[in-house]
Order: sequence, then C-alpha cells, then structure tokens
Amino acid sequence: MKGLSFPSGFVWGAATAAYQIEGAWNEEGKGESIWDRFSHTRGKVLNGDTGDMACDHYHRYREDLKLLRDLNLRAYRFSTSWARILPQGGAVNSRGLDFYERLVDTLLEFEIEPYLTLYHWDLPQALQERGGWGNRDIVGQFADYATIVAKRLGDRVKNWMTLNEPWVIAFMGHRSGEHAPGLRDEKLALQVAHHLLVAHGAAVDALRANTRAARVGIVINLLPVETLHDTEQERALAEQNWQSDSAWFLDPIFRGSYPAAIWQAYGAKQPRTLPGDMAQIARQLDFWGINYYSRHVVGINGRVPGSEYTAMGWEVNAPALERMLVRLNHEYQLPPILITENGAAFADQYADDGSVQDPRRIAYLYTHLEATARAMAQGVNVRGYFVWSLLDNFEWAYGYGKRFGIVYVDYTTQKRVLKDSAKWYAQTVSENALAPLA
Ligand code: IFM
Repeated sequence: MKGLSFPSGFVWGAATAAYQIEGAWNEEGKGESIWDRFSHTRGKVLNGDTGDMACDHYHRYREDLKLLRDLNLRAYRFSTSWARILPQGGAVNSRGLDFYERLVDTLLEFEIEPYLTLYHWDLPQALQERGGWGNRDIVGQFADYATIVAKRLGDRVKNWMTLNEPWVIAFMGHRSGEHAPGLRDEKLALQVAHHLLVAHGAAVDALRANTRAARVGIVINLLPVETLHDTEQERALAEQNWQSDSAWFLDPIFRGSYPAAIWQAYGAKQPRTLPGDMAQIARQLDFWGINYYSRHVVGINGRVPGSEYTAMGWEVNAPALERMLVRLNHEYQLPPILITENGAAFADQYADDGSVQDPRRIAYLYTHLEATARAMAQGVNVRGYFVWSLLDNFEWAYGYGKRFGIVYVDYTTQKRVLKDSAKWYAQTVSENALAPLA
C-alpha cells in the first residue's frame, strides 16, 4: 500500500556542503578558508578534527554522484568553496572552477539537477584578514564571486542559493564564537548579519545579470520557539526569541524592514545601514530554502519530558515544523519553499553483515515528510525536500563525531555504505509517496 503521496514534480534531493565533504584543503591552488584556519587551531573542533580530508569528495565526486543516481534522486544541493575559486579573494583560480564544472557536468550526465549554494561558511581567510563579513566591502566582494561562478556555470545551473543559514554565520561565528572565525562580539555579529543580507541581495542581482533564466533564493535556518506550559509569560518570551532570531532575517528579506521592537531593544548595537540597503535585501526571490531540525521550548531548562533527542541533543519534533510552515504562510507573502535541509544525527554502527541499521533516522524522515505534507494540504507551497545529508561528514565544531548521512562513511578507508535510511528514502522518492516504516 502506498503511503502519503506528494504532488508530481515534487523535487527530491540530498544536500551537502563543500567544507564538510571535499577535503583537498590545499590542492590545485585552493586558498585557506576561515574553517581551515579554525579547525587547524587547537581546541576549536572536537578531537582536533579538520576538513583536510573529510570525505575526499574532491577526488571521489563521481562515485558520490553515482550514489545519488542509484538512490533515484533527481536533485543535489551542494556548495562551492569561495577559497577554491578565489584563493586570496581577488584573482581567480581556474582549477577551482574546473572542479565545479566537472561536478555540474557529471550531475547533468546523470540527469540530476544541480542546486548550487554560493556560501556555506568557508570564507577565504585573506578576506577575513580584511575584516571579513564585518567589513562593508564584503558586499561587493560577494557579488563579484557570484558573478564569476555564474559566468562559468550559469548556462548549466538553474537553481542558485546565495547564503546558507545567515543566523549561524553571524551569531555562531561572531557572537558565541563556536564557529569560524570564532569571534565574540554581539555588535559585530549584528553588523555581520546586516552585511550578509545586503550581500545576498547584491548576489541576487549579479546572478540574474550573468545567467540565463536562473532561479535564485536564500537558505534560512529556522527554529520555531514553543512553550512548555502555554502561560502568557512563556508565550511572550517565545515570541521575543522568534523575533530576534528568525524574524530578524525573514522580515528584511520578505518585508524590507527589521522587526521594530527588536531593533529598538538593540540600541547602540544596531547595525549601520546605508540608504537603499533594505530594498537591496528585499529583492523578489524565485524560491527560498528552509533548514529545519528541531524546535526550542521555553519554560524549561533541559529536556522536554517524554521527547526523543538526537545525538546532537536536539529534540525530535515534527509537528513544530508543520505549525511553523503554516504560521509563515499566514504572516508573509512568500515565494515557493524548498526544505533545503532536514535530517538527524544518530550514533550509527556498521554491522558485521555490512548493513547500517538506522530506524530512528527513518522514523525522523518519515514524520518530517508527513508534517511537510500536512502543511502543504493547508496551502503551504512547498516544492521540494533535500535530506541532510547525502554522506556522513565534518559536522563543524563536532568534527566527525556526529553522523547525519543516509550514506555511512568509513573515514579510514573512505568506503561508503548505504544505511537503511538511504534505501527507505530511495523507495519514497521513486514512489513519490512515503514508504512504510519497517
Ligand atoms: O551540518 C549542518 C549544515 O552545514 C548546516 N545546517 C545544519 C547541519 C547540521 O548541523
């Protein structure tokens, strides 16, 4: 019997990011990125792990793209490494562009649609030394980078995303310091967030000017904030958290203004803006991406009683995704939505018989796809879904300790093994309907 089905033409894919899988950190002219510098700095990443080798995807990309094809996936979301293409932020490294050209051509050969993200966190270190995202010059630098990639690949890549998760870049990179470049300055983080948004808008223009029929979007990570006891006080706190984290990015992009109350509350920390910035940020998009993993619950310190948690310590809660999608649809005039990341890390084990059984990941994907379908039935325009991630990979400050892949990677041999979830996902994709849980 067929499970819940999806509209024909629904886009099924898997996602990755350059630094998390490529390796080849200093090969063929690649420059140092802020994540190379950060992971090479003692104490920044668990166990001293680095992306130097990662999944060696730079050399094994064809084998990895074959996996996509074997799993019936017709879409692949990946990112280009800015430092591979512009090692010092200025002159172009054509060998870097050649790699992405080989990647895109292989995808097309396998009839897989490329979904290209320009920035998934690996800024050239040389630009960081000039102030990075804190320096207004980054807006022009990012637009130039977008132009260079668009000129080389714009005849073949139709779907473009400017930034991945600006909240994480700004606040984990510049306020908590858990991510590269490891800074701890809230005023700077707010300025970075503003520059990211303006740079996004400038890149939208650059992509449209240098491609034929590009569809352009941005990817936002969203964490709905809910209450434990539904008191008035909790509801107010939850709303304040949502406004300062999520609406801080959604409002400029979809309304052309920052949330007024939060802007006021920042006082002297408010970012410097220039005339025209808000219009630049609010460029009409062809789609936008949501990365959803979990929710935040106010009214409790620690875990929600009765809830399941992943290896990241994130609560599993699919209904919160449905509620959030419906809310967004009521509150904003939105372009079509792609779920550009969704998935879970668990402590997967490689069994003697060669299988990797991950029933909890299958259940996670099942319930989140079900939640997505329910939201769609209420009028939310979701056009596609990308599982995070194709491969186990470098999970930033957690290194290789957290496995998000539907494909297991043995990091000593670089062997890839399909987890049960990959097989379940392939069946779901080929039927365009949720495959049953075992
Ligand atoms: O691995 C990350 C990815 O790079 C961005 N979104 C969240 C994932 C899981 O933490």
